[in-house]
Amino acid sequence: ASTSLEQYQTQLIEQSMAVDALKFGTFTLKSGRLSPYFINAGLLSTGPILSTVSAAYAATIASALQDPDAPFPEFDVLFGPAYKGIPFAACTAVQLYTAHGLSVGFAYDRKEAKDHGEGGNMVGVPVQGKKVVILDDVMTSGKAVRGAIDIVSKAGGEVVGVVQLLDREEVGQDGQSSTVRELESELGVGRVRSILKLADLMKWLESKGLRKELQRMQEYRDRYGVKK
Ligand code: OMP
Repeated sequence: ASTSLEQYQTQLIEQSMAVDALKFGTFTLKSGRLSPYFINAGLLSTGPILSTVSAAYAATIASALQDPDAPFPEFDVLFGPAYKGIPFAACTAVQLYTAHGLSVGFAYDRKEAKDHGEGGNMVGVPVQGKKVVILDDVMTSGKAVRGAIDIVSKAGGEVVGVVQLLDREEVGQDGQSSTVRELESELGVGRVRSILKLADLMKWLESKGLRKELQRMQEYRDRYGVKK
């Protein structure tokens, strides 16, 4: 836990704060948990920040593919759940190609099914029979990502991995086991990756001497954090 942050992680934290996408304060989460911080991925919407975010997603995927301990699988399609996942998945598909020479398709869902034209609730390359990676923003209890897995599975795709912007490192809805570990027990070890974790935000607060915020994060982690 003593390793320092990568430069792109620090950049992402600071750029996110500059556009108010990352805030410290008091927030009620979807799961009902009262959190000392919140990330609103919808505000990561300027050219420079989309560039930082998608480069970070692509770098995380590229290094996961090379991970000798728990290799991340090769895949065909990046799925960005509507709405917030859509620009991230599109930009990351571009980055994977231009910066890493990897060619993958991109797909997303419609929140409301169409009853005319091409029909269905999927847009982009077909996921039927394909290996799919879900690009997620934040995972707390895992409810949102499970919804995305369901959508891809119903469309005939095989979900082989999940990449998230922020792993809050929390326990699942049962209040016991880790959300990520629960998911990895289904998808396989090393199949859930993240650009940032709660611990990284805490390292950053520490490096800036923001002790009050850090203490509130520690208290939150003691209550809802994964027991290591
Ligand atoms: P779970 O469904 O409990 O895993 O919560 C994840 C979802 O909560 C995300 O997809 C967001 O919609 C929302 N969320 C955030 O956007 N940022 C946060 O920092 C925390 C949450 C949250 O409510 O837990």
